[in-house]
Amino acid sequence: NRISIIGVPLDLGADRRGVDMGPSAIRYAKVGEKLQALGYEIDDKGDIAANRPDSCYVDGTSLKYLDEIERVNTELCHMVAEEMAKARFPLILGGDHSIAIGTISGVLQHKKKLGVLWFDAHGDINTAATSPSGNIHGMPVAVCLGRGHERLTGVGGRAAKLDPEKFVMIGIRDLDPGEKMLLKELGVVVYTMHEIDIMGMAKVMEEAIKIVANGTEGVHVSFDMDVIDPLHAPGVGTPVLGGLTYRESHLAMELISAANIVTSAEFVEVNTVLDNRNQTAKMAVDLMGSLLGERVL
Ligand code: DIR
Ligand code: MN
Ligand code: MN
Ligand code: MN
Repeated sequence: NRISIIGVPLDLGADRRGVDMGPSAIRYAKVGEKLQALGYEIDDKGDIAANRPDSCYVDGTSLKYLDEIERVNTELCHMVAEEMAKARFPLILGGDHSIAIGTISGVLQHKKKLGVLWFDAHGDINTAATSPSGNIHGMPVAVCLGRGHERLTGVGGRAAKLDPEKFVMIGIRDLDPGEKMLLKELGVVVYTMHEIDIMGMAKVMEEAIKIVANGTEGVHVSFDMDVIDPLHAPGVGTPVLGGLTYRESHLAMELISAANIVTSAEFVEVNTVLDNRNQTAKMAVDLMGSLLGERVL
């Protein structure tokens, strides 16, 4: 019941400006007040300083802004590990999804056997060899599973990596060819929108929770707001039609909450430039509420 909030206003991993204002937008949508009302003691650690694209050197390799992304994620890794050492729940506000590299490597310092529930329209499992864009926010899953550039897999130490059998993706609907191959090779369980349509969200979550909870010491929720349909979450960098409804996304959070397994979480890719009256940030805060115990009755 003690939460540490860490903002990471990084947008260098994405193609567009705007997600750097995500942490501000989420705080403006009253995340602190919401969680306090649920009975949590909140310590907001503020933001990790991240440089802007116009003040960063691009070296023209296939990994854009590698230097600064490595630096920010290394700092995030240390902060997350420090909060967990104090037995506090880290709640990370993004920022683009490349920050999962720092968050997860920090959590792994304390929980060697970690399950991950990855909510996203995308697989985020590209490497420099397969990425069509060179954007590092399309790569954090590969990195956390030990694949990709050594300066990224080295964040938090090479030993601290996830078990692909304890990694579950939910809501996926846009994969690059190289991503499909690596997902199959590693044996990651993927519930695409197709499975959610056929099975229903309740059944999907029942299975997903079983996989990540069995034989692990904790579960991390990594939530890319673009998993939600752009109808409800327009303020994301890379919207993809056909996403989760408002109700499906809340049901997923409520079922995770009821299973009492989550030990850290991050909400990423809120893009204020593309948003409409801060509705995507508000939705993120509502989802955090459901994940952390809010109920209708
Ligand atoms: C694409 C887009 N797969 C890439 N990825 C995004 O650039 O690697 N992830 N937008 O959130
Ligand atoms: Mn993502
Ligand atoms: Mn995405
Ligand atoms: Mn993205």
